[in-house]
Amino acid sequence: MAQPILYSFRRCPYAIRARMPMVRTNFEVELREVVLRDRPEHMMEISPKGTVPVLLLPDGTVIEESLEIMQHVLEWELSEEEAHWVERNDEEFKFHLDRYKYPNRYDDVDEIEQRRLASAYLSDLDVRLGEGPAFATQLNDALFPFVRQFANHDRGWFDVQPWVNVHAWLTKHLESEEFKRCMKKHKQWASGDVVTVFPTP
Ligand SMILES: N[C@@H](CCC(=O)N[C@@H](CS)C(=O)NCC(=O)O)C(=O)O
Repeated sequence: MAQPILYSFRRCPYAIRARMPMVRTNFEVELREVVLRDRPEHMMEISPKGTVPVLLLPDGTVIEESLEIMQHVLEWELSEEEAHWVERNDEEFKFHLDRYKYPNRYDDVDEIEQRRLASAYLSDLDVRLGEGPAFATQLNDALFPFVRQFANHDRGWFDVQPWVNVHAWLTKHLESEEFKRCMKKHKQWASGDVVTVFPTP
């Protein structure tokens, strides 16, 4: 195997989180774009839990958690504060975000209540971003794809919320060249395809 292989899904916030440091450090992988309802056999063999992203290293190591992929690419040890924000994002915020976005997938869920609960995290994030010191790039990359997903669900509502720091922070990341490279479109991967190298220049 010449390069690590990354099974990825363009819009998935976990996969975006994994790809951003690859763009920033030019960590080259063979990108395999996955459609979740039609997951590749090879991906399921190496990672039966079936979530993306999955990184397969040339020595056969499989990394199947997005944060661990970031840590591998960046040799990143999270500080206590970083671990706190990632945990709030991955557990508290994402929990309510999923129920806000897909209320029909759950029993007895009120999407507006879920939006209110998710907003508690965003209010705290807004205060923290305003107070500084600025988060390190890798922490921003671990968090902003999830705020993007939340914002996109009802952009009109999000845009009128009083989170000035969150708005500026999200806009800065979404408008960055790195994010544009990260979000380049690729067709669904199939066995036998010509290798797609990511990131592309
Ligand atoms: N904890 C995992 C979560 C990854 C995850 O849930 N990815 C979603 C796509 S955004 C997925 O693969 N969902 C398919 C499923 O849960 O069956 C990580 O951090 O990589």
